[in-house]
Amino acid sequence: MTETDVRAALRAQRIEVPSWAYGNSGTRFKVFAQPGVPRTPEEKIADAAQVHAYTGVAPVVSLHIPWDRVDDFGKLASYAAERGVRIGTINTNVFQDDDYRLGSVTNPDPRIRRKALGHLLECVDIMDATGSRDLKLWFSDGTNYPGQDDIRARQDRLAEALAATYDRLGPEQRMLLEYKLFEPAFYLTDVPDWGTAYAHCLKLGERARVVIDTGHHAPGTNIEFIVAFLLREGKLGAFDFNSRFYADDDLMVGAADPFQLFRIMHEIVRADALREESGVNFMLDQCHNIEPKIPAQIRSVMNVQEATAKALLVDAGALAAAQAAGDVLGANGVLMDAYNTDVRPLLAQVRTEMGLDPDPMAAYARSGYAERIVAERVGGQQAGWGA
Ligand code: LRH
Ligand code: MN
Repeated sequence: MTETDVRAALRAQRIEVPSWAYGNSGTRFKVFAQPGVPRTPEEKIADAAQVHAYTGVAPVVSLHIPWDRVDDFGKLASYAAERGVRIGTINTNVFQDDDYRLGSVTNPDPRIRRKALGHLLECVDIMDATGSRDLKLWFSDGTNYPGQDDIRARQDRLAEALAATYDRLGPEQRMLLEYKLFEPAFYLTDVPDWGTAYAHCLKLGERARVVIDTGHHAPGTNIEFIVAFLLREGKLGAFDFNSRFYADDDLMVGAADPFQLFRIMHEIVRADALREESGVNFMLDQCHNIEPKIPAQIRSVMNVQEATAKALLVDAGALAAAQAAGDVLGANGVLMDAYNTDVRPLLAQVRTEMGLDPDPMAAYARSGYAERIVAERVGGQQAGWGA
């Protein structure tokens, strides 16, 4: 790929940011409140718009229901548009109601299953109002002790709810099914791995795809293999990017393992799936428990840009030749040369070409926005997970 093509691909990159990253978040031990945190979905969107203003590649904001529920989602979509961003993926939430103690769509009690399905269908109504394409489904459903419930029966219940939701989707709308190894369930999770999500999506149809949350795997899992496999099957719908040292830590993407992010983006570039038409939605799903949230999102977007730039610089011809020749070290060397390339000057140039400051972090810090929101956002209920 010529450097001109690389810069064009980087200018065209699109990363979706999560509304909940701008609210307070934490662990069971403590949720630390930070001054200036949004109180409303509008203020979350205003903060997300700052990330796009300084990076130029983050024009879409994911919402989470009910955390971002408003009376008029059409009006919220206009509010976002006035700030240069649009509302993207709608995230369901059937993991914070006492009724879901033994599961939501997999619950033994049909009344509770109907309630959970009702929420999923309401989220499609919201997509109709916001013009969103993607419905993202993550289920905390699972059990904590062997024998607590019937594994197969729970899969039957899950499949029934997924099919009913899929049938409700409009022709341009998609369903993204997210898997997670464990937590909050600690014995069995009903959608624990990519294979289970993939199998359900295959049964559902073309507009059902898998979400890879990079924090949802057993330690040592080769995530780029899952990426390559699902791309080959046309079943990779999206990423929830973050990073972790241990479990679902939801740290800044690329912070814990930038080499893993590079290897993932290498499989994306190799499959020509960076283009918007590929249908892969590159989203962040993070919690900034102790660090300032808007700068952390800007840094996260830059981490994805850096991994992408390095992946675009892989000499594909030399790599293919070394692989064909069985030149193990040669092939590995080609990839490491790209990974060890300092792409920060290239990205600074790309930002300049986009009419942006080459250093988004410094430009945001100079803007005074952080100080302004601390001064303005006094009183009211700061946004959070409401857990
Ligand atoms: C679950 C998850 C899911 C979201 C939530 C915010 O761990 O990754 O994607 O709904 O985090
Ligand atoms: Mn996620």
